[in-house]
Amino acid sequence: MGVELHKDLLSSIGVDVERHAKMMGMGLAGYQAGFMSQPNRPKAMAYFDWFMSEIQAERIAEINALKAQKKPAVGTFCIFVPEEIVVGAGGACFGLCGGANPPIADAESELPRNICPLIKSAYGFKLQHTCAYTQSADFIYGETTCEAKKKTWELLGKHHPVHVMNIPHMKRERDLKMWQEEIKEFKEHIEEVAEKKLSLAEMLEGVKVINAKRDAMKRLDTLRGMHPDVMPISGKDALFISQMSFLDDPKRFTEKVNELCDELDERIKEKVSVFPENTPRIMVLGTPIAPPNWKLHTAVEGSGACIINEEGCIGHRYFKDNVDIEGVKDEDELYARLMQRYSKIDCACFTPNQGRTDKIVQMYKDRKADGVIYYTLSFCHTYNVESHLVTEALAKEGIPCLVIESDYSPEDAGQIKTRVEAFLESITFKQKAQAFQSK
Ligand code: BJ8
Repeated sequence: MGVELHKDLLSSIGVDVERHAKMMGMGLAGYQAGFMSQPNRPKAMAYFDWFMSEIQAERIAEINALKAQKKPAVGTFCIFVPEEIVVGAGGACFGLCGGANPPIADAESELPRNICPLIKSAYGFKLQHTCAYTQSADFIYGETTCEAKKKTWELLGKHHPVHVMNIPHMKRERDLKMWQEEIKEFKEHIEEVAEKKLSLAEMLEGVKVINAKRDAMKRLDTLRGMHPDVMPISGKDALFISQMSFLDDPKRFTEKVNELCDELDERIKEKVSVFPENTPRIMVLGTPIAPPNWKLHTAVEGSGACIINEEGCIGHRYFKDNVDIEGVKDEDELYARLMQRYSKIDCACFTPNQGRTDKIVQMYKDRKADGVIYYTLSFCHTYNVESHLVTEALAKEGIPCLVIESDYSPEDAGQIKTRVEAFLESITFKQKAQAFQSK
């Protein structure tokens, strides 16, 4: 296994090698049992299986090789990071581990119990020294999106360098002006790490690389979710690819996603589906689903439905918009375009956020989905409160919706499965009744 081969490197960046190897062993075993055993998977998934085996090994070696050339390595927890700037500087921008349950007990020695598991998991990984990405980061990029995160940065800063970007909670002109300044400041911070000035041409190149990545992900989203009679890839596999989009080298990732999409194109033509005809097609909304949090997808697809889309940040919200660089002549214009793109993110931290609800209804109609699951991590107040507005709008449209609040502990897996099964039964009953009426 890759981790074994890169033991010296992992140790040199401060990873607790023994504990890390145990956690990776568990993660890989979970992946093999839950993903690699699925029948009729696309052949191109072989690359992503390989990446999983090297996720905390070969990829870490690549990032550290860049660092050795003074290229920046930036760890993030949010899709507000202008990763184009890091990539333009030749560096790596990656999401930090935050989807596992084991580190949470350690985190609770410094953080309150009643905050969201994503934050506690990531914090625990830092305390345990078991995430090789965190250990590789020159700095962690924090933002002021939710209360829990913005206060956590102050504590996390005692353990690792943290740079905090002020993200406004409204989108008025004066808020956007401030946001643009924050993007500029972020670029200056990257220059400090790289110890060199970053040119406009380099930043534009970074934008092109990330735009191409988002285009490939949009292509995958269309192929998996827009063909009601064929589901060429499971929701679990598609989720895993979204999760890896925050870790892999962007150019290689784009190439591999496009290769997979070519295969899915063929599958659609030949009507090769991984689920039987009339399988209920479910959209998932809500908080980010960070690896290895595969609990919901396992429950849904293990109950005879298919997940055709994730609306959240590890999913559609991440890749739905590109940066328009047409005619950009100077740096200030580029910062304005970046701000325009990033301010389209419809995170529940904004008020008002009606655009998100409207978008969800439209996405449901475009995909001819059969139902929606609104998934919130425990103690995420923004997404939890907003679920009332979203479900109200869904009810008006007659869209079936199930709301699930959960954390990373395995205890509620059985209860979630039972609720999902009852939800799917009600959808199937409705479909049969509609088919009967139309006869
Ligand atoms: S853009 S969703 S990635 S902030 S940490 S808000 S789950 S209580 S992650 Fe997020 Fe950026 Fe928004 Fe997306 Fe809730 Fe937890 Fe806060 Fe969270």
